[in-house]
Amino acid sequence: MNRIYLKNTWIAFAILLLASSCTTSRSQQIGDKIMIFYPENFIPDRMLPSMMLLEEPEERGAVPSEWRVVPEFSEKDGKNIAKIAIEEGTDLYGTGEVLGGLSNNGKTVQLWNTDNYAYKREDGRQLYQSHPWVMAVRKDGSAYGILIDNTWKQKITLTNPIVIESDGPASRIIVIERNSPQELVMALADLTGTMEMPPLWALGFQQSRYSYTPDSRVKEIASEFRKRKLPIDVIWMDINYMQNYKVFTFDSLAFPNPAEVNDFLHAHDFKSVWMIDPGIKKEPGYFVYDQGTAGDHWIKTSSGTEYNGEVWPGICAFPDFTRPATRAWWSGLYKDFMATGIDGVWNDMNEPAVFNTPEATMPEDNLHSGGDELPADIHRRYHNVYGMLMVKASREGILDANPDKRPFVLSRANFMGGQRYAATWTGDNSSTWDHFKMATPMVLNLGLSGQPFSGPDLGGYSGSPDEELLAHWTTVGVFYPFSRNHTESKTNDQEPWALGKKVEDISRVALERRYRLMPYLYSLFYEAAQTGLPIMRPVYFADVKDTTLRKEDEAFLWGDDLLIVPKWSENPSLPKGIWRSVSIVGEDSANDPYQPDIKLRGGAIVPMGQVIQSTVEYKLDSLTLLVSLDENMQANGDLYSDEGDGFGYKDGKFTMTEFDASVIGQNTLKISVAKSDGDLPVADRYYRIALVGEEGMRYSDWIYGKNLEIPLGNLKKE
Ligand code: NBV
Repeated sequence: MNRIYLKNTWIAFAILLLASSCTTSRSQQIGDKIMIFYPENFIPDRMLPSMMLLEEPEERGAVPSEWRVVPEFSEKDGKNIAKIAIEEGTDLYGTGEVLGGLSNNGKTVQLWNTDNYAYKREDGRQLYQSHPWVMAVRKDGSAYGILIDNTWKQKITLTNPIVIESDGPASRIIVIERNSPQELVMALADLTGTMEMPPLWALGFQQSRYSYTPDSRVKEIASEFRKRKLPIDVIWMDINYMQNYKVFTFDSLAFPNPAEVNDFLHAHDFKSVWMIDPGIKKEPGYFVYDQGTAGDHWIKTSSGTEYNGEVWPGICAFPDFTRPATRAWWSGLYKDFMATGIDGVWNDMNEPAVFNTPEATMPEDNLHSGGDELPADIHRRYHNVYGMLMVKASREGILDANPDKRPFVLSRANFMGGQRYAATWTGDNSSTWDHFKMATPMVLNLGLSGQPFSGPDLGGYSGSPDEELLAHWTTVGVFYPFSRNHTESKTNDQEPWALGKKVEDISRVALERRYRLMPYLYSLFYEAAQTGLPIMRPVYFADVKDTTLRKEDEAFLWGDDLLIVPKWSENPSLPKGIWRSVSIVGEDSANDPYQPDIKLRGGAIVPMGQVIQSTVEYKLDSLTLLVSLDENMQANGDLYSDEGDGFGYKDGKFTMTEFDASVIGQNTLKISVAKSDGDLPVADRYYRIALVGEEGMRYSDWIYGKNLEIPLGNLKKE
């Protein structure tokens, strides 16, 4: 249905409601076990179009009488409230970027994107992103999700009942019912979209600091990684590369020739990501400011004049990303920028952060002009989607500049559905054990809220880690979907070698583990891009009926098949069944004091490549298959492969290979290799089998071809 028509229908409906002073809220079925509930005072013009849904839901009839989860709407002290009762024993998750453990029961989450240095403001209850989404898992493992289709400032209290208080108009609420949390996350992705497949290099390890400057320091860091044989793909450029913090410029002394820096990095198998902030220095003569003024691109004050706030460059104006013309202009700015050989873009400060204001952002009554379907409205309505609209425009600009490459954008602020445009990191954490331990549940809850591609500043942003913390953070950090070491200005160096040989050696093993597992990790990214299932998953996904796993947030799953158990985790709740420790690069997984134990699920096959120094060397011409048989002596697994960049995979230029293992006769392990999807054939290659059993791992010789039959007696300890 076209949106304009829909809007008119809604206005007519609202008038009708007011005229008849109807007290019942409206509800409709909009999908298989998906219902939508409207409060009676719903004002379409202030809430629609939805900023999170891929499309306006189609109404398909009345809510069935047996439907259990129904919000109760009310109004109190000028706030619009919705309450939803939960059954005893229900575990609550989601709400995106939240502090505290994995379980959200009892938490209060403020949805108001906020620059929250060291998470000190509001005790960290409001962070950089907003995901109005609660995931409820019942005792029996069935699950439902509550999606609050509202961009306005709001607060969610996760008690019984769950209380949702909107500072804006009353919101409509979507409830999804599913048999399991996995199905629920996939249903959420059907409504709000999935991440696009990132380029392979973005899965590599990344090194950053605020800031590597001048350009010679960037080269030095890159060369150190290669010299020390620490696998890595990306170096990051923070704000100091700019001329006086003016975006889309380069400092004439520190970075006079960005193309040369990028050439150097590329020649050493690196990619580069450069920062762009939304605050534009108010300086007549600066091309971005001049163009923005000429194009009427700035957010306005309540009296209609250009809004100015202070950020890095000094007094700034801010693009009004609700305007289609402003988004198009912003996209266009990336053309020359990317032409210097930049590979990816980092959008920071896009809550938007403004210095010297009590709320760390701009006034809520500032004005956005909107356009196309988006109505003009105040900042309070658009604040939470400011970052998302910015990264949408950034992504489009990068794609226009390099149409044959997959864009990579990292964003600090975002909103439900924003995974369609950008990956994320969890902002300015601290170099403390507390923040280290909080990172895993944050990444897990982001994954349960539709954003699979995230990670914290590994090693911590504010302050400096000691050897122990950096070592442990790196060994766990290589399992975050986004794996980047980053620190503040003026802190100690935090690169893997900075604290001495011991941490460097530990880091090398950790990085080699990530790179060897890259074929599996890339396959998980593909699954996430297709289905919305997270890459890093809570342990309870392994057995949703086992309620003892529901709060586990030190250990976590990588996909369905690998369980990652940090060494400092004292009493992790682990799933029953067969989970066997595997060695990835020769380390003793179960006993190494720093590397987390990696356990392979019984019944799973995980493909591994070789130890490489960057994804430029990624090849699938010889694979080691980690095989763990289940009680029926069977196992299976998948491998997704494509060109690693570009869009050929969308036209079938990929291969999904399926491995099936069983024991034939008394003692022959047979593994069949077959294509299960994609237009490209399964390549012939060398395979080595690593069979994991009670007595450890045993290896076959290298075998060429697709017909893998190995007498069990031929398997040897390494
Ligand atoms: O651009 C500088 C920093 C950046 O390093 C950090 O990752 C962001 O979260 N940025 C914030 C600006 C403010 C730092 C206090």
